[in-house]
Amino acid sequence: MKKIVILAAAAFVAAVTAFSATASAGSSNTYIKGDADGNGTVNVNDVTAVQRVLAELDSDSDGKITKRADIDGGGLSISDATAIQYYLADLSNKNNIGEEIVETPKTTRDPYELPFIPIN
Ligand SMILES: [Ca+2]
Repeated sequence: MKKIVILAAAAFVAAVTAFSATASAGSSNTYIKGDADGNGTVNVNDVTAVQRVLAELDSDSDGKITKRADIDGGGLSISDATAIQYYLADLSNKNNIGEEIVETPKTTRDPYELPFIPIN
């Protein structure tokens, strides 16, 4: 009987752990504009991260650095690194660097799919 209780407790802990991992993964659709490395703050390391990707010293295969640091929306370029540097020097922030961005999930609805209309 004691083994069953221990096994049930272990299963419960595993289920809670799996659920919390899923919940935290679901909240990953927010980021800070300019936070290239994704550590939660915008600093000179983010400029370096952009420069290293542009110099092909680091890979951005998952696109996260580009997503977080493409300040002007024209693709990752040295102007984005410069914009972050201007922000860090308190010279200019016309692109809202440092602002939290919440991504809305894209719907994958078939364009030919009819909308659901409830029948009363
Ligand atoms: Ca950062």
